[in-house]
Amino acid sequence: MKLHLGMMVAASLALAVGCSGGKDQDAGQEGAGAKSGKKIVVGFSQIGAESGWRTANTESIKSEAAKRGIELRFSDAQQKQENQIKALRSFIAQKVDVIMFSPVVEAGWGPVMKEIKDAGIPVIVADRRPDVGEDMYVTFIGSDFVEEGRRAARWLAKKMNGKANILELQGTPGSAPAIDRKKGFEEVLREHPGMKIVLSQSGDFTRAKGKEAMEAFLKSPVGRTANALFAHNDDMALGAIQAIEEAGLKPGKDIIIVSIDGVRGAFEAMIAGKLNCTVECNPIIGPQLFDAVEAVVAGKPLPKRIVVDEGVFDQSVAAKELPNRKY
Ligand code: GYE
Repeated sequence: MKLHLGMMVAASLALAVGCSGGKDQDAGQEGAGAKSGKKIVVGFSQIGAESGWRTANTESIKSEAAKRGIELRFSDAQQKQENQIKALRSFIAQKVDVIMFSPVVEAGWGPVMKEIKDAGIPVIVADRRPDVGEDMYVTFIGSDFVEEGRRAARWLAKKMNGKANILELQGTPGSAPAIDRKKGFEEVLREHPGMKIVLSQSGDFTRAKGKEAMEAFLKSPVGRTANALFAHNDDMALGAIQAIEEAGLKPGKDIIIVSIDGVRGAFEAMIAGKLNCTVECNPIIGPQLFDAVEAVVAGKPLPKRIVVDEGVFDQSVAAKELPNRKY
C-alpha cells in the first residue's frame, strides 16, 4: 500500500534539486553531511500530541531516524504556532542539515520560511501544508485530505440512502486537514440534496473537545434532529461516542458515525458497534520522510508532492482488519 519514493522520484516531473535554494546550494547538492561522513542532523517541529494519529506519527519519525543513524532534534509545539516558529528559528541557529515540520495551521509561515531559505537550509514539509509558495520547500509528503473528506461523505450517503441530518466535528481551525476534509465532504454532499450539515463546531482534533462539542450539539433542538455524525478525526469521534452514550442514545445506531484516521481505537469502537466507518489517514510516514531527507542531502531531485496511499474501513471488515493495524 505504501508508495515507494524511488518510483515516485523516477516518475516525477520534479523541478527541485536537492536544496531549497539559498546561499549553501552547492554544499547542499554535494551532500555536506554524507560527503564528510558526518551524521545527518534533522530538526523536526511536530505539532503536538493531540491524537492517536499524532502519537503514531511521532513514533514513526523517531524510530526511522534512529534506524538510519540520523540525529533527530525533536520539538513538540503543543499545538501552538508560536512554539513552532521558535523551534524553526532555533534550528536555523543550530545550523541543522535539514528542517522538517508539520505546520499546525496553514497561514503565517512566510517570514520564518524566508529566514530558513536565506540560511540555505532545505525544508521538508510533513503531513500538513503551509500556505507558502512551492519554492519555499523541497517536498511536501502527506495525505490527500480533500479526498478523505469525499470518501467519508460517499460512504455516509450510501449508508443513509442519500438522506441525513449531519453533525460535523471539525479539526483545528485554519489547519489543512480541517479545511480540506470539510471541502471534500461538502463537495460530495452537493450531489445529495437530502444530506445536510445541521450543526458544525471545532473539537480541535482531541477526544476531550470532541466530547464537549458533542454534548453541546445534543443539548440544542437542532442537534437532536441529527442522525449522523462526521468527525474530522477518530479521537473526536471517540469523545463524541461517550457524550452520545451519556445522553442515553446509542452511538452507531441512533447516530451513524464516520470519522477519519483509522487508529486502533476506531477499529475497536467499530467492533463494539459504536462507530460505523473510518477513512484511513496513514501516519506511518517516517520511512518516506527520511528517504526524502537522504535524497536532499545527496543532492537528488524530489517531486514537490508525495501523496500517501490510503483506504476506507467499515464495521463489516473491522474485526478482520484489526490485527493488521500498525497504529
Ligand atoms: O487526522 C488528526 C491529527 O494532520 C492528518 O492531525 C493529521 C491530523 C489527523 O491530529 O488526528
